[in-house]
Amino acid sequence: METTRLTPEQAWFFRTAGFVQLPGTLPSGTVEALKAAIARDIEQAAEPVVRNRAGRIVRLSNVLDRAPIFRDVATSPLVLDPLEDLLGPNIEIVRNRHNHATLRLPEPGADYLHRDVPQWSRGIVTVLFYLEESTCERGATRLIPGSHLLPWAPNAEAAERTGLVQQVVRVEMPTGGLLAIDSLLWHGAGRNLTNETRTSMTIGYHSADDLASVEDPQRILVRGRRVYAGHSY
Ligand SMILES: O=C(O)CCC(=O)C(=O)O
Repeated sequence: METTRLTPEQAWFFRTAGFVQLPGTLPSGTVEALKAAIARDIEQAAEPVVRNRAGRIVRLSNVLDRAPIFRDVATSPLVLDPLEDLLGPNIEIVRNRHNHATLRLPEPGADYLHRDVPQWSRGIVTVLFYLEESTCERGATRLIPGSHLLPWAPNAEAAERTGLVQQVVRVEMPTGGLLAIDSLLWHGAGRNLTNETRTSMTIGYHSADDLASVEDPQRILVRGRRVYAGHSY
């Protein structure tokens, strides 16, 4: 069977560059099932949703509490196996960051660089599940390799002033492709120059927090167990 684990070199690349394409690809049947679930919830305007200025639904929020397919895909071995090589054996999903599906229509101003977690408070690994081909023309994800190591979060002025904006690379991804990024990496969607959607689902993961003394309802244990390693006075 084809392995979906990361090689030590791929894990090193993630640490160094701040992103890595996961080895596996979602099967086409899974992609179609996810797209059908997204289309159904958009058709029914099932809240919570985000609309653009024209009132069109462009994002479904809280996908983890929608049809079971969303959680099944987010917790499939295709994702959790390689994440074990980055996060260790005990993995949680966060409900309160990402947890959405986005159409990525051509929207003005949607292509700003940002961090998913601005400071080093609690990094996560963001996984982007591409449900349609993500080409440069359709707004492939832009990122600045290594920028997860900078001590501060980006803003447009600073990205220009430091010249780092010239170091942006675009990551084209196939339908069903999976991209993991360090949440401190400066990144953003590219500008979609077509009239087509570039649908993706985004989920945040981290290691079970071994200093958390209370359970957080925003976190769902999806692999391994929670081990408390703090002092107990
Ligand atoms: O869709 C993309 O290419 C990037 C998504 C992103 O930046 C985000 O969800 O925070």
